[in-house]
Amino acid sequence: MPQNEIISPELARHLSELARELNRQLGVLINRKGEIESLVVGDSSRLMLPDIGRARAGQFRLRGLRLVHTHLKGEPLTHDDLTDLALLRLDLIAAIAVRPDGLPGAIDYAHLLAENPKGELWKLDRLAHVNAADIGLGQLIAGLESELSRSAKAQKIGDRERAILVGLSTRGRQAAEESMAELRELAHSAGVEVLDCLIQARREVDQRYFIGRGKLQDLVLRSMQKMATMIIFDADLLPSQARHIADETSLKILDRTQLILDIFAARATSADGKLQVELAQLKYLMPRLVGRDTSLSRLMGGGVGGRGPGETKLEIDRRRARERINALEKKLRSIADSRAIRRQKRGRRDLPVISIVGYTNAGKSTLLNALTHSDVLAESKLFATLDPVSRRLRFPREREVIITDTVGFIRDLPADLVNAFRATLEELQQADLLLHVIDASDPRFEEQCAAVEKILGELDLLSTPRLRVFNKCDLLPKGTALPPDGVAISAVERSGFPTLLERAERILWREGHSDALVTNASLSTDDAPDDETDSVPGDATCDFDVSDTPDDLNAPRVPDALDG
Ligand SMILES: Nc1nc2c(ncn2[C@@H]2O[C@H](COP(=O)(O)OP(=O)(O)OP(=O)(O)O)[C@@H](O)[C@H]2O)c(=O)[nH]1
Ligand SMILES: [Mg+2]
Repeated sequence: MPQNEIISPELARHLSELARELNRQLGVLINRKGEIESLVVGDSSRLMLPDIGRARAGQFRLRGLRLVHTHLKGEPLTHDDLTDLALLRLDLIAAIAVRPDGLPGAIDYAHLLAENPKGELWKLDRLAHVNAADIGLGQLIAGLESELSRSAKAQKIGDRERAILVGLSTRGRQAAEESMAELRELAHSAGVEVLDCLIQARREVDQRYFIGRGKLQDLVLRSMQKMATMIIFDADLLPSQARHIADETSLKILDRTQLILDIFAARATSADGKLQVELAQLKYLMPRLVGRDTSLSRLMGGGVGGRGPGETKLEIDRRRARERINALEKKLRSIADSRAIRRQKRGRRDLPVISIVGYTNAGKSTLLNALTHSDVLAESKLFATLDPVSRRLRFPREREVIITDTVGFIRDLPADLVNAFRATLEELQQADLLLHVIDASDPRFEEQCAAVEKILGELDLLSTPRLRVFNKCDLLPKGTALPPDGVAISAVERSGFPTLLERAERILWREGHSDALVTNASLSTDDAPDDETDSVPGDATCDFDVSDTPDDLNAPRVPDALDG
């Protein structure tokens, strides 16, 4: 017989009388056949439900159980009640008001809702009396489940991760929004579908749950309704926060560093690159593998070599991780050594080296391609390039240089990642000139410049001559003012190149490079890169000369801070 009542009048009366007598809340978990699966005894104001397991992420079915319990003071459903409804994906939750005489009064009940325009999570209702508890329950639940599954299908739940992004506005709203915009790009680059971005106003970070427990619960409820599979935090969570949050939710939790590491992991193609990313990932993961159980296992696992009987899976994973870290570090050290030897063997190079550095997505690869007619992957994703690429670049008068493209930088680049990529980045020490490519069309470019310089400082590269290259000027309105210490170009339109090359040449051959040929800089533009640009109309988009007529080389230039 289909279950149409929330609870039978007899059972409601028994529960109610008993609850009044004991002065405790009582609850029953009832399955769809109307059988009681558990009886729960609480104190006067709340119940502690048995562990029936949390709902799985992205799941649309309901639990097949409803919770009917007593409220001694006739209070309506509480926030905790509703949280249980959602997190446990109960069919329904109901509270029977127990009257002073022990008889059951009104019943408040709620059930979940499928995603709706108003974003409501549940529907609350009330029955005046237990004798009227026939609400067509069976049909209601069947209808709800089919609605939930329809909405899941409409959302084309596929293999892609679906995330809600969460940030805090501790450093002000605007900073939070800008940071969130970047996190969204990172998520996009990682192939994650972004369902929603939430910025929570909060003055301080919650030590345990980052956004606070109540907010976290709300967030979990919202993510269940939107069928999210993960939450990405716009911050680096402390290992303890990551653990507390994971305990509280059944969703995947990622922070900004992990997201960046994920992108690197997916992008790494060379053997070195893969090793470096794996090392960085393991190092970041290690402190997060310390589960609660491990302290116990450390106490119990005192056998020889630590292989005690109490060793938990976590402990084993940690040990494996540590072994792997050691092995990786050893391998990477030997790679670094052999690179150093190779460098030494090469000794004094014949050719000067120009290295392109800059924030991710600034257009470094596009510039290398345009200058050298090659086709290094360039795309509108963050960290498109991971492995360094070198090409020869011919300057006029048979001068040649090596030009290299490197991995992009980002604000707060994870320290483990910088360290892991140290071997790659050490190649930058070889550079005679760093071309710092800047996406001048990005409103955040000043901040990005500062982030790049910070990392260059950490890599001890601030003494290497550096030229700032303001790229993507084609996207700027004509006459936009840019800081007066660089060259304005458009790598896509190949404009501004003669000025760029001339400035680079002046730095390389006039600043006492070992093979310097200090000559009059009467440049010709007869070489390959410039041939291309000659056909580009000299359409200055900035205050700088981005036009490409050879005459412009003699035009007054913006003072070069690096020349002095
Ligand atoms: N409008 C415009 N777009 C550009 C210019 N230069 C590069 N882009 C675009 O910017 C995006 C990123 O270019 P990439 O060359 O991949 O940038 P990158 O600095 O190598 O990026 P990572 O390797 O990810 O660090 C691509 O979509 C390019 O087409 C430019 O001068 N103007
Ligand atoms: Mg690139």
